[in-house]
Amino acid sequence: MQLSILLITLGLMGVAGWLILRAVWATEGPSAPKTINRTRSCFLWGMIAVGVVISVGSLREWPHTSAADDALIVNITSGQWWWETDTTEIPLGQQVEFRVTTEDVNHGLGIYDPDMNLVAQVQAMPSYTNKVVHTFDKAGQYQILCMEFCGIAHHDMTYDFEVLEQN
Ligand SMILES: [Cu+2]
Repeated sequence: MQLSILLITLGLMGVAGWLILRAVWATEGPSAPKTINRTRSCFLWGMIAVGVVISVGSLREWPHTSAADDALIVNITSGQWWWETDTTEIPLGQQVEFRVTTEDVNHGLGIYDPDMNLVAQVQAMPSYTNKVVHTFDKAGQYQILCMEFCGIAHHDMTYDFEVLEQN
């Protein structure tokens, strides 16, 4: 997916760059001063180079979506207006990869620690599984709250799970 987006972006940047070059070439005529054209050309190529670097750099896989091989997989399904997980007890210090989807409309999965600080979030989208990786460093009862208004009972879309100290 990331690679597809990168290739599409680079392709569209190429098209945009080609159109800009055509516009620049169209303005070049015998009356145009050479120094202005050279300055404009350098500016254009500089902008293209900066755009390519920023696009390639920002489209790499984000670190919070890469889990270790021994990560605990927790599948989360959602719908109006519920969450369901296949695990309700998570060991403290264990890296967890949450795989999140929904059966109806978009929801926002927000994981809150016992002090109600947001520790992880990801979008729940129909027909798509999004991932978020988190390692819990505090034991206690955590809450999942929906972070995207999804209908009349959105405020009621909560779910509890425990992070337990390992013996
Ligand atoms: Cu909601």
